[in-house]
Amino acid sequence: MKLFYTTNSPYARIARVAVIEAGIARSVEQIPALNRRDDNPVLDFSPVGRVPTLVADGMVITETRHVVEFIAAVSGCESLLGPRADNWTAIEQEGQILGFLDAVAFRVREDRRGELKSNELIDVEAKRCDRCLKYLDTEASGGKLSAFPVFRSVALASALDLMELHCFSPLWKTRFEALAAWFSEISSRVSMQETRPVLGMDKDRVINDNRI
Ligand SMILES: N[C@@H](CCC(=O)N[C@@H](CS)C(=O)NCC(=O)O)C(=O)O
Repeated sequence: MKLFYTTNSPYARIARVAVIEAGIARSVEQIPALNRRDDNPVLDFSPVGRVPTLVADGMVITETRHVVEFIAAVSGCESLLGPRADNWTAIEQEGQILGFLDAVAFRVREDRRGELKSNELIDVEAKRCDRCLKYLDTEASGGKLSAFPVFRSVALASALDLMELHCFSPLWKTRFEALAAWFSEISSRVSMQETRPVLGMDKDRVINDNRI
């Protein structure tokens, strides 16, 4: 299996964590993508050209949720998946978490546009993030955030880590203590440590700016 990723993509990170947690790291070749470039190796397999992209058994699986479903199926690690089709409470929470993840990712990309960036759009995403953090803190206080490494908990941890890396909400840990406590426990897992986003030079000596 080949898994295309970029070091700082929170979506690809979910797939990379799933590979580690499912115990199949040795059967998956992880290949750095060159996002948004004409020589991106992902384009040899998928016209969409995004990460994560998993190539396996003659198939090209895209969209993070599907990639994790495939990893769960081949590894037999069904616990990665989280909600079943009829668990609407969990599905409801997963939707909110993925919306939060999209907001953080959008803000990183908009910030990167330098002078072209729209402060109005940044403000929209900052407010969206803040509302989501409040909701997620309430979920954490009620013990409703799922244990790791269920898909939606990995997605949430990846979003929070990227938000931290970019200092989007410097005081969030003091404002949202229950969520911060949940995140702190999860952050110590090996799968999270090994897939941390970085600015500068990453462990594969690939230069990173804040691209995702
Ligand atoms: N909905 C997709 C989002 C994936 C995504 O946005 N990936 C970004 C990196 S964070 C990407 O590869 N962007 C490159 C591009 O848009 O060309 C998923 O869940 O997999």
